[in-house]
Amino acid sequence: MFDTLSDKFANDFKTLQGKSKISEENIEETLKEVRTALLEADVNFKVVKEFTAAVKEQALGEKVLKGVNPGEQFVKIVHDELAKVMGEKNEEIDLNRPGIVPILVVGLNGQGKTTFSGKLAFHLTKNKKKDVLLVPADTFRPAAKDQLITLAKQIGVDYFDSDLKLKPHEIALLGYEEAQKRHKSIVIIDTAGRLHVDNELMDELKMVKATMEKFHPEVMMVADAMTGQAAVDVAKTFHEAVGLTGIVLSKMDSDAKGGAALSIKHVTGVPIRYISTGEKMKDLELFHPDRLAGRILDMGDVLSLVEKAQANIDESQAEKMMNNFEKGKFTVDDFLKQMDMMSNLGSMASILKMIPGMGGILRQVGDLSPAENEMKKMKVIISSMTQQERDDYKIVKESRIKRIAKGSGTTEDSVRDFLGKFKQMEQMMGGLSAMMKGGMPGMPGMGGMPGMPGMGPKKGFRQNPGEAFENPFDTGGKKKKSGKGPWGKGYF
Ligand SMILES: Nc1nc2c(ncn2[C@@H]2O[C@H](COP(=O)(O)OP(=O)(O)OP(=O)(O)O)[C@@H](O)[C@H]2O)c(=O)[nH]1
Ligand SMILES: [Mg+2]
Repeated sequence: MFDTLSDKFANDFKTLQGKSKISEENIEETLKEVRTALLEADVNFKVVKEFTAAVKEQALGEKVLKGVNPGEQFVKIVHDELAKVMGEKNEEIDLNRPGIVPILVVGLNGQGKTTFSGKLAFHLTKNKKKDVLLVPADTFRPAAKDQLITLAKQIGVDYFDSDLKLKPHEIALLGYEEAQKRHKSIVIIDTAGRLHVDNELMDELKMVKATMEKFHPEVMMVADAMTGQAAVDVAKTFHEAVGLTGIVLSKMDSDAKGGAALSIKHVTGVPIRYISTGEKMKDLELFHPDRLAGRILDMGDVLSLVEKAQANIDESQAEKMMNNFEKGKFTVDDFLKQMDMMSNLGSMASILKMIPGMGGILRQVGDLSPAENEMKKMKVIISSMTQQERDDYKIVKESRIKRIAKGSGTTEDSVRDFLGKFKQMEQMMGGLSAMMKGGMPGMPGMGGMPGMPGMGPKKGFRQNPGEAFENPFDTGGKKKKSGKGPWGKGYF
């Protein structure tokens, strides 16, 4: 996501570093590079023009802040403008209005509509505690109905067994009435893919919209982010034809450029509400312009990382692991659970990118897949170990090594290598646990794990990931009073 831009920007801003002040001359070169980088990322030329003009105006008008170097000031300006051009803040669908909320999912062929319908149902059910009905209304490609029903079953969401002999607008209405009967709060209607040049199918969509109009539907268009400027044009056409209330960018995981994400809102005025970042049902994120601006500029995105962890990590498992950890115990099973938790959050690269400063390092390291493959190999080896061996790896001697290598389809050396690495990890974990227990001098509140407010699994985790996140670092512009901070008296 946004790799091309991150890469270019990191280079471009180097020229401003070491300068004592932003001036007309030294900024001109950087702005030219920014302009080129944006155009290469397939951002709409009008957006690029307005963006660079706004950055320039602000950079030159900016008061010289003492103690902040021009490079940092410039990055801040670019960050804020990037966020602005993408729509400032996240705007989710208004879910709290009275009555059932109908959501029509529209777009061209193969953009990810059906997948998104499933993901949205999953998100609304799991994180927002809504009761959702999925309605397949794609009469054009009959297999689409089965595709949606399979997803519905997989995520445990109710679906409507629509009659594909009917017209899409009739199905939409029947689906809505069914949602009323079943006391649902949201009905998601998955429509057929169409080409915007296809008048017949476009008219059909207008009919669906007109039929549902009285229920004030949300009309969400799904667009493949990889299509860049084409997605912007399609959004314009669909908006003119049926009136969109939101856009979803799909396949963001495969899009390195980000042109559509940076242009669509500015060009069409329709907000991007969600981004789809993979083929699995959990791979859906709210579109947060400000956070994404941070990701583009290698500032990381800690808030999204924390939310991901809260949504995907099993609290009771985490607590059990903490208990073991406190006792200085670290077993092969604990290690396996840690790996599973990691992979639940996404690929290694995608997680690391959310940590401030890691983006640049990642680019230097390059491909992380060898490390991911190593993790997979370890998992296979562990899966061939008995419970007794997992509880105490020290009993694994030659004959057991032979059996595990055979069972996992690896080599005896690989098993030995794993055991050696695990021993190192165990020692490191033991050392860490002892250090926590002993307390570190001069660090209040660090005397042992239980004494670390906010670090226990219970306290650190939000019960409902859908609720507003309370950022412990956000002091609302005021400095936190000593003794009231999340880390206890004397920390701040
Ligand atoms: N990598 C990736 N693949 C995706 C994403 N969303 C959808 N896909 C894949 O894209 C393909 C098309 O997705 P569908 O959801 O069937 O698309 P559609 O718009 O409903 O297609 P039609 O109904 O035929 O118009 C499938 O193979 C999906 O698995 C995503 O965010 N990332
Ligand atoms: Mg479909």
